[in-house]
Amino acid sequence: MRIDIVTIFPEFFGTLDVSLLGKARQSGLIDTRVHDLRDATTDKHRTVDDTPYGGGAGMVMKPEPWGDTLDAILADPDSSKNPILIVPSPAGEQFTQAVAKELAEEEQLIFACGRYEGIDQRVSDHFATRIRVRPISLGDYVLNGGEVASLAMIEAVGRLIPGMVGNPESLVEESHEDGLLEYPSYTKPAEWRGLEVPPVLLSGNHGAIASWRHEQQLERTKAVRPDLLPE
Ligand code: 6GU
Repeated sequence: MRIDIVTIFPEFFGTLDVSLLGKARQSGLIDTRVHDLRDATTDKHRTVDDTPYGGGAGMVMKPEPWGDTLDAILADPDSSKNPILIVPSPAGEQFTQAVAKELAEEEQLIFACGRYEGIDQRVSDHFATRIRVRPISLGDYVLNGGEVASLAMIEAVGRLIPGMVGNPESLVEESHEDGLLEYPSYTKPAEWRGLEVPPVLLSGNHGAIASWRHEQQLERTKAVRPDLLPE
């Protein structure tokens, strides 16, 4: 999968070299390219923002550097025929495991990391006439920009790409894969600071263990995320 990231803070993406994603990049499974939006500016101050038409607080990102940077990415002969432009924004659709799975099927993702009060709307409107554009939000809170949100999405998507995770079973038995929260996990020692591992897990009875784990999932979900439970 090819991943392009457009940002005024390329340093945020140094962490892509670390951990599982870093390995995926080294092995060629993921090809990430970070583009500094300011490289497409022409003035001395490398200006990327301006005051909003209609007034109001904050600054809006100017369309021209976005247009030129995204044009160049689309014109790159190594780009795919059918990339998708992801615009991280608190005004987007909610990012979920289901969205992550959809994106893991894509050949190329382009992340447009806005700062300030967002990017001039015409950037999305223009590129929507050429490629798929998808504004996506991590959740109902506000970040200063799309960089951290993009990193979260790249990690969630990256680990779903075939060949990424050592043990594919660990992908199925985790929170949200079956619509429930994950069951609690334990390892050795069997007793620690007076706390014992639930005896069923030491019983060797796989049926009993599976039912206990499912019960735990239901209990946890009911306590913490009742919105996830069906009626
Ligand atoms: Cl994707 N972007 C920003 N700036 N804030 C957010 C978000 C995204 N998701 C939740 N808050």
